[in-house]
Amino acid sequence: MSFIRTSIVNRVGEIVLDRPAALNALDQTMIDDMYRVLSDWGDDDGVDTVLVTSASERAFCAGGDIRAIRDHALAGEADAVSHYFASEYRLDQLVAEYPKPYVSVIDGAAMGGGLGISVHGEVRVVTERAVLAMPETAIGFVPDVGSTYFLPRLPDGVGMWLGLTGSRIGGADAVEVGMATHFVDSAEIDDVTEEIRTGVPLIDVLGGRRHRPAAELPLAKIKEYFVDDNVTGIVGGLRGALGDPWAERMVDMIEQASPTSLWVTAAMLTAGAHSVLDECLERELHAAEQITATADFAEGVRAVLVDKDRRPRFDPASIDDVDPESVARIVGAA
Ligand code: QUE
Repeated sequence: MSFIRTSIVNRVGEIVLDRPAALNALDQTMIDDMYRVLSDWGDDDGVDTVLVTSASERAFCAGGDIRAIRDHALAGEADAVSHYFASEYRLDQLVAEYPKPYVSVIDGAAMGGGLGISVHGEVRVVTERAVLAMPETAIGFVPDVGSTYFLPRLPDGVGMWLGLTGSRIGGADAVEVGMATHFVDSAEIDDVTEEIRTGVPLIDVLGGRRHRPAAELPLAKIKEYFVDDNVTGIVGGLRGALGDPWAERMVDMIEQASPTSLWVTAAMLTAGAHSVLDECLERELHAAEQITATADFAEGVRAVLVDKDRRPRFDPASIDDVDPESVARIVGAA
């Protein structure tokens, strides 16, 4: 039983993510299988282009195998946790450095680890059904998979906004901020994918596609409130915007998150702005190892993914009570 399917047809290597019951969440076998096939195809003269698609109607990839990681962490199996993240981030780096065009087709949810295997690639095609997010602060984790490299490079405040609040953005907005490269209406996505699959040059399939729905992101508000490297300052600004329903919604989202995760996220994105991808991934690995051993991670995953009551009891419960030393320990030498 394998959760990815692979083929080479017309010099196009295709990886189909095929674990629909878990919205294609990446387990250890999927990461290992993807790494192996991508390494092989990188050196294979019979492969010109790599195409990554999904067998799920709803998702490109919902993230990592967070439930399994929680189980390992609770069982004290730190080595399994480290191995999982190290292999996932090595896969993300391979995608970033891939020697051939690497095309992801995102026609559904792409969150967390799903962005790690797409955003670092050269071509990211989205539809109006795409939903992109880095929702980790809600589960007591932090944005990873190289997002501490790409989030700080998005337009003013957008990366901090996405990372802290876990806000979801659609396909047109993803192209607007640069997380995606091409928009295709979902009614046409099967035809477009099939053209790529049959070896039509990417420039001919995608080059003329300049039209997309208008972006909806409140970029001015994001810039106003999220251009800051400090959680207290950001939340203080949002709370001061009395009567602004958007600011109130953002405070509500931030209040659902682990306060420690929020602080670590802000520190990691600030550090990532001045780091190369390698350094970001190394910092993320350290942070992932540290934070998955905390009670907040077990509790956040419990509340959101295991019991699904969405009522996590994080400790500390307020951003004002987060100990800067515990943040520094998780972030490591930034
Ligand atoms: C934060 C996350 C994840 C998440 C929700 C968050 C994540 C992840 C999943 C997920 C969703 C559906 C599934 C599944 C996993 O949800 O990483 O197996 O069926 O994988 O708020 O980081």
